Amino acid sequence: QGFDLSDPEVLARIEAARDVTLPDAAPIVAGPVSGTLRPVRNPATGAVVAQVTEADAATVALALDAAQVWSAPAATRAAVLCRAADLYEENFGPIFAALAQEAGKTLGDAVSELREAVDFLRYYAAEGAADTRPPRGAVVAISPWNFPLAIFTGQVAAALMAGNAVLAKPAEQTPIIAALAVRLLHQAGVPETALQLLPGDGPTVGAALTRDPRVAGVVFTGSTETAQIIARAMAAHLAPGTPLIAETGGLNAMVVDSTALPEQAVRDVVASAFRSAGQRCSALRCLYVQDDIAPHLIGMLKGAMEELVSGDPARLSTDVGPVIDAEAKAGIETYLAANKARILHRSTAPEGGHFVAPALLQVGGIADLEREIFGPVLHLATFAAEDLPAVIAAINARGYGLTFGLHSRIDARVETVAETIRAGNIYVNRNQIGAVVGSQPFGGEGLSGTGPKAGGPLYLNRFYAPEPVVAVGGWTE
Ligand code: TXE
Repeated sequence: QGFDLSDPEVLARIEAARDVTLPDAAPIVAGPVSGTLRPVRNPATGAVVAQVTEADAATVALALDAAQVWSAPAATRAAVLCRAADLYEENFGPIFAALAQEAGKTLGDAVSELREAVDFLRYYAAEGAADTRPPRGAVVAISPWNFPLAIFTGQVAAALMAGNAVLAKPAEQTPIIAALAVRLLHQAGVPETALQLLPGDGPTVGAALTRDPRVAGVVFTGSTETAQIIARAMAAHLAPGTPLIAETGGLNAMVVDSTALPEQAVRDVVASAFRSAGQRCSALRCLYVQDDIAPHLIGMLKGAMEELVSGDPARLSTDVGPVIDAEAKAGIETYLAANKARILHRSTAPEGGHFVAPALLQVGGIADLEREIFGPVLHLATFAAEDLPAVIAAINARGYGLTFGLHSRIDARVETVAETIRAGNIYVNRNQIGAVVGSQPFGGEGLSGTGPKAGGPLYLNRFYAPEPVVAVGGWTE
């Protein structure tokens, strides 16, 4: 059980599993399956790694008919989810292989992702083990490709822990990891009618699920635009008040003032902007540097960018893997071409495959950013000390509110900024990477999401049915 990366045997198993042929994926529903085949591609190379059968309308209808809430006692559900966590850990070989081949994850990223998935299972199990509230019913879980195991598992585990019937729609790009996760959850003891998997397109399979009146809740992570489309579909077709729990994108900023430690700030900037090739919703998009240290800091930042190794995620020396697919690469390169005059620095990346060389662009501020560029692209602006309140106001005015970073050694400034910035997660003198289940729950506000924060104590609440108020009369004879 478990995996210890200092154990040579574990490393050998990971190495051996890297090149295994991935299994094909198909809908996992309580009945016969039909649909159309589509190739699944390796993000690094574009090579086909497996096939997925995408659910057709009949399979979606069957899954909705078959869905049944999980009626086992909460303590039993918790034990099953903990057993699933053990199975995830035992199966690290196939999981890392799928994360590398289907999602382009470096080993470091894959390890953190598996840990987070396991933490979600154990955390929600512990939170809900003694809860006797009834579930909402059928809950649709729609997940993205950038954390195809952790986000998928977090959504599904919360909904299942509360006893709901889950209909999971993974991202188009990553159905194989989702299928692997569902098989392990079933093996652990989750009933087939309580967890069904429907791979397919967002606008067809995803949309069909979000407009079926039997659906009692939707949990979604992805782009802000898609969350708005889903909200509209739900408003038109589902009971009023059906909850949508959405975690969406961000235009995340970091402020580095002239009291910051430059070495530390640069290290944290590079990690925040370029780790996972910038494909994290928490990633740093716009860095504000105080003008008097800007030349020094920019010089160091360029140097650090030169040190980044882009390329094959299978190699341990790789810092920046590929972006998810050809479309993503084309979108980012088109943006960079249109903003050529603003480019301050560009690192290198291998030719061929879906690699994007990390880029640093000069902008006037966050207001200049058209939208979230989901890749290794960092924007930089400078500010004068007296303009800090205006910088914070500009960040708030953008309407997103996911992560915010601050490097400063002035305590009073840290306090004031933390009080005025609107962001779900604030990182002081460290990198602004993600979440720690249980201790650093994660989620944004405004255009970045609805809350409650995932991996936090309030999250499960949304998955239970509202409690009725019972008034009892007496007999009069
Ligand atoms: O996301 P989508 P995509 C952002 C990021 C990225 C952009 C597009 O900026 O460049 O979104 O990525 C399903 N009804 N993030 O296209 O479309 C879809 O199938 C129901 C931020 O991958 O939002 C997938 O399962 N479902 C982010 C899921 O929604 C629909 C992570 C997310 O896809 C649907 C990923 C519909 N009409 C992208 N349309 C983050 N916050 O981390 C699509 N889907």
